[in-house]
Amino acid sequence: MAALLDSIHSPADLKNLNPAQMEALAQEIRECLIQTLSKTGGHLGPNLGVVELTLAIHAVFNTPTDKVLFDVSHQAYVHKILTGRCERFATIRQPGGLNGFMLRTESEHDAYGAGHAGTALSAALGMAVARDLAGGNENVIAVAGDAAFTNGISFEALNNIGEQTKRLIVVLNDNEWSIDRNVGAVARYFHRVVTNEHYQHLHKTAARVIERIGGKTAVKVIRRAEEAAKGFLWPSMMFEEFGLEYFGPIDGHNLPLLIETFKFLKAADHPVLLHVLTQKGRGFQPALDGQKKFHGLGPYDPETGDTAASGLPTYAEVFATTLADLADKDDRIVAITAAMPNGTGLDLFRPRHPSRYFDVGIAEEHAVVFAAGMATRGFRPVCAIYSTFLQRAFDPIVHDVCLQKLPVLFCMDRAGLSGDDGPTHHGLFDIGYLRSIPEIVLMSPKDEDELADMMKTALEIPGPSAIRYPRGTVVGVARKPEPQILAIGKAEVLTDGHDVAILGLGPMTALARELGARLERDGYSAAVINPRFVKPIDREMLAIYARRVAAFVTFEDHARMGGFGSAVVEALEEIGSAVPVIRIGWPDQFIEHGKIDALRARYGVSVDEAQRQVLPLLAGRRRPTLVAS
Ligand SMILES: Cc1ncc(C[n+]2csc(CCOP(=O)(O)OP(=O)(O)O)c2C)c(N)n1
Repeated sequence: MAALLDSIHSPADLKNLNPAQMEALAQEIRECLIQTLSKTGGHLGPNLGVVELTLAIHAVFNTPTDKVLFDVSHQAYVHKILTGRCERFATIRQPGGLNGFMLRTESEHDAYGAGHAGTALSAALGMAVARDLAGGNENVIAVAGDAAFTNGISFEALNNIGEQTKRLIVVLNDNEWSIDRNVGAVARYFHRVVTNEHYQHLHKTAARVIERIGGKTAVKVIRRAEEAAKGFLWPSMMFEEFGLEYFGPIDGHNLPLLIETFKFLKAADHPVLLHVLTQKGRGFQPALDGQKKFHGLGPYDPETGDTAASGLPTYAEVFATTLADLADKDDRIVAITAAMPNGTGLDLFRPRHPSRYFDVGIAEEHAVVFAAGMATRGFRPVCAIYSTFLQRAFDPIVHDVCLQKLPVLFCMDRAGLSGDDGPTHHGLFDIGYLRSIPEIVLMSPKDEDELADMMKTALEIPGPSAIRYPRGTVVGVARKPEPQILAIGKAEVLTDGHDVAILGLGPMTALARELGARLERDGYSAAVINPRFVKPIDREMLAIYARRVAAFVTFEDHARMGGFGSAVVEALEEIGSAVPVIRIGWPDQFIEHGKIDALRARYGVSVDEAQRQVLPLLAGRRRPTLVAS
């Protein structure tokens, strides 16, 4: 069935195909995406949208000599298929298989690794300038979605391109969607351009002309479209002001038109931007009907697009509904997302408090400074940003929020290992980067009921605070009707004991309980503690146990270095204790993608590993176990 696809082992094989074969190949690739991802999960919608675009790029350019970059690179599956990874494509996002994003170590065709938005233009410019300095001749092509242009780094790059190089091709892949609808003035501007009737008309003409006559004439038509737009849409096109010659918009599903246009742009002696219009989810009706769902998802039915329902809500859902409940009673509460209303759950908050919901685009730094501004005027901003994406906003957290002691709450979803998405998305560093900042209160709930308590508590604190919680479904505990305010810096002792104190941060309390139970069975007295607060850490509790126990054990879903266990070691050192601490967490290296349980076992983030390390420290403490009669 996939006759053509089977014959594509490298982009060179594309160059022999005639136009009809290219079209047929596009359909085979779509079918391959729909079928494969139905089993593995992944970014279906974005990839269905760039089938023709990626084919055209590889038909015209020669990777790995030419450099092709994809912003975020969640839409690089077709690129992977065309660059020698078709046979392994069924392993995408699977343990030991292809990564879901571009990875320089995976293929020489992956010019630049990514996973976070807004980097393609800067990195491409870096490559273009490096080429110019080295006297090279390769082409550099950056493909970025319309939402990438809501990101500051893209604009910082645009501000530089015209002055730094004469040869760079930027492709704006405009499908009008981020994960949700794209937002802001840039999105409105693109929308106005593409819905303009003159463009629409010229566009259709271009498509017809290309079929009949070929490249040059079509490009002339594109230029006429551009001139028309200049005349009445915008005094001078935004990108041209930045020093990039603007082409388009053209139909991103018209393969011959794309190919001819790239051939033409390849010869440009100045930076160019090609605006292509694509349809996210093209060729799969459920994805066209459910843009948000099919941006990225787990396995689904390849006929209907249906996904298995999960019984329990996610932490994101509990966060968002709790926030909406708290906002019912406190009109100072506002919610801010950086283009993730779905992932953070805030699309549940939005309908309940539309005027207090803000999607600022893929702009984490702006989100935090914007929150700081609102906080100065008496509001209680809640920034819902994944742990990994909040990394972008480190300086605003320090300089704008904490230094000014402003009461902004950071709710960090996906704190901990993200699993299938891999190293770009693991949330393993937030304790490290937040713990050293003065003024901030940092906590992590053991379950969804405590998440609500922590949110209520945080919103009472007069300064900055942050809560980290994991991806996925909640524990499933009973919820109190009303959240309670917790004592700041006080841990919760779940079981008292005197041989060993086991501290499990957040959902890792489950591992602490398990270790405690095993050690009790072995005849030791184990205290199991839910620390609740990373900062301020409960020194009183640590001092009490430091006088009794032979060892502490800490569990955290975070890098060991600079994490919660490190905070315990530092606090014990400060109170003059020499009791050893076994720190269970992620080692000092980037962790690959995979199944969470398997990765935990591989890297020793496990009860087994803790038990192995702690037993020698408990020698002589074992009480005789009762023998059943
Ligand atoms: C810094 C950062 N924030 C948030 C995200 C989450 N994210 C992944 S893809 C995406 C939307 C990308 O939209 P666009 O660039 O238009 O590409 P499309 O998926 O529409 O093709 C977002 C917000 C991210 N990857 N990086």
